[in-house]
Amino acid sequence: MKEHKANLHKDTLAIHAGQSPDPTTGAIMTPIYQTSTYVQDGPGIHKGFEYSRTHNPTRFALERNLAALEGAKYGLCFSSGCAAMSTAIHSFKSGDHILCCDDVYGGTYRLFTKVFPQMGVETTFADFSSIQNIEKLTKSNTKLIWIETPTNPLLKLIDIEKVSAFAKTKGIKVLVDNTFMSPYLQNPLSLGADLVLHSTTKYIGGHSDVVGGFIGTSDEELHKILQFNQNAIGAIPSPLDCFLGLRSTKTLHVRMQRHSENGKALATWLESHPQIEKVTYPGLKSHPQYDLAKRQMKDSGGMITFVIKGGMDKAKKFLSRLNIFACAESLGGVESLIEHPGLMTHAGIPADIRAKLGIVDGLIRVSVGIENIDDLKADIDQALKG
Ligand code: P1T
Repeated sequence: MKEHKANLHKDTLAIHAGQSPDPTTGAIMTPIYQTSTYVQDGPGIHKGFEYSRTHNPTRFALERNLAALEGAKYGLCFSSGCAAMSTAIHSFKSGDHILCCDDVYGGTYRLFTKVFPQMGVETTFADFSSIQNIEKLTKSNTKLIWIETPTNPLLKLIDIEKVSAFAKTKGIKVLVDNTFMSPYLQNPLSLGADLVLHSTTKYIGGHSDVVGGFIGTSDEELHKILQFNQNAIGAIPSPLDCFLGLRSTKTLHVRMQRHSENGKALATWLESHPQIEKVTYPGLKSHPQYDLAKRQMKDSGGMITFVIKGGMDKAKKFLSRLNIFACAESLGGVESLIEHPGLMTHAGIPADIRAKLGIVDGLIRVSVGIENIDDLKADIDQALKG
């Protein structure tokens, strides 16, 4: 396999990294190696491929491609974002402590509060906007700081560079869930994080047709542990899903540019709409961490949250009146999705915690697609009038 050159730009890496024409036929697309096993010439005499949970050429190509896009030396793919998270946490042991930012995907919260405690791994949730807060909650057994930035669903930002610098002084590892940004808009490893994670179901897949996960690192020791766990636990993606991932990353840069363009235009328009109480988008000057967004992110992406005037009743009516926006969980696809975090993606978080965080009854989350922006505005406008 041709190795990608370190000095190539992301737009080129997206299309080429980790892939080379099929040596048998010259096929430009990496084939779907839909096989469970590989024939050996004799016991232990093989071509480097033994069994597909451990070795699969289609998966390896996607792992190399995503690693290159994140500037990671190593990459591993999983059957979902949650499978990637679970595999990462299996690298820790009973008695270990994790510090996690207080606003995360509902499924992440569920794993940290319902599943990992059964393994003896405890998590404290905290507001990561101040290092003093992190410092105060760090314990002698804290082994990992878990960051989502921008957070899901409130789009708060966390300073990856600052948190990573603090963690290094304490020998604590930092993992960044980079799902909302994609490797095109933000690269946590370059800011000092040890691990970067994605639900590839979202922007990396980009077409709402695959569920998957990814973890990248440049730390060989961490990679070896994760690779061992990936094989031992076995939550690997299918060869077809990996092929779809490779097909998708070829347009990641173009899609992310358009998501960001539409995101900015829609957020700006929403901000001046009389029926909207508040808009949160990292690309708006009104975002309290606008300066950090400029520093840490290449562009602002396609995720917007807003609070509709009129609370729950109005929110439900609005969501049922939309024609182009699909009311659905998930995000990052070419089609615009919209949802109510309190009733959908974050319903599993206790109501008092949701209220404290600001996940209010009128909160709506938008994943802006790459459709025509005027059509998107008109759809929201007519739904708000109902
Ligand atoms: O759905 P899955 O591929 O397992 O990924 C989980 C996950 C991990 N991290 C973040 C930041 C996520 O947003 C998700 C999944 N999120 C949704 C399904 C959602 O609608 O927010």
